[in-house]
Amino acid sequence: MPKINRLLMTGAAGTIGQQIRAGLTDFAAHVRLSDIADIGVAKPPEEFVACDLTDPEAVRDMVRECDAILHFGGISTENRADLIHRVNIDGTYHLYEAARKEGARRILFASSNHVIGFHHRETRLTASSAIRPDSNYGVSKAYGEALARMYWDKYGIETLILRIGSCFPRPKDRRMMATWMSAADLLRLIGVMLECPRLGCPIVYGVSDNEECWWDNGETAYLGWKPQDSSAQFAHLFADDPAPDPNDPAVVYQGGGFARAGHYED
Ligand code: NAI
Ligand code: 15L
Repeated sequence: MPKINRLLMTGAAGTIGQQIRAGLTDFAAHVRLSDIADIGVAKPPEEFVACDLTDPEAVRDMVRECDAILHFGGISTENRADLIHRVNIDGTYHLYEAARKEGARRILFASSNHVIGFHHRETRLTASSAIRPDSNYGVSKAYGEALARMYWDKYGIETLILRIGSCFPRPKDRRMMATWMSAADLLRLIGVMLECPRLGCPIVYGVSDNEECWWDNGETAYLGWKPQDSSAQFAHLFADDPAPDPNDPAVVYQGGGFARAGHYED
């Protein structure tokens, strides 16, 4: 695959960043890693730029000379609305503005299944399904999706909007048997996103080829991404769990515990 010159990944110290970091050097001559947290030693072709997403000037410096961006940085679970606003809403705005001003043309926006978390599990969703956020966090991701669409329509900046299910080394509970995405499938998708001649602004559900699945990526089949892993290899982890209560909102809704939780209190 032809390499791009400089690829930026925000959130490099996080769960996903740590899982995919080593694979990014296949895609770019220079890999710029960024976070507010420590990422360990960055060895060439890696370089590290510390950046708080809430600081617009620092974000612009971080984005300078980058051709493409993987935006994984931010608050990744439910939290206080004001914190979520500062980091996920304002921070994502700073990132898109920096991309516009500095000429970065292609972005992966790490959205989340919590944008559609209040859909019932027996509903099979597509990219065209209505958003039904299940949390302050899910609302912030819906904002990011809308922002990405506006930067595509108005400025031609392409974004792969990735509604990630559960990207961890292995599923942590029974629900994640349906929502799990392997790091290897994510890296394959990043390869597709960087390589395809015309990306546009598709919404893709970030999920492996699991036996139980609530999401249909048929509308973005033109991308040619086919997940190759499956959560089936982890079924034994939950074989002895008690049967789930079918009336538990965490079982009724796709967003699981996020949908069941009440208003976030400190
Ligand atoms: P994480 O919480 O492990 O990592 C997020 C990273 O963002 C952390 O290293 C943190 O230091 C950094 N960060 C937080 N506030 C920041 C700020 N103000 N400025 C700069 N960096 C800041 O999250 P994870 O699991 O790695 O997820 C990455 C992205 O993917 C997040 O945006 C999350 O919402 C999204 N996502 C993740 C899923 C998963 O299953 N891991 C599922 C759905 C979405
Ligand atoms: C997310 O959006 C979170 O970032 C991650 O920590 C998990 O909770 C995941 O969704 C999930 O729904 O399993």
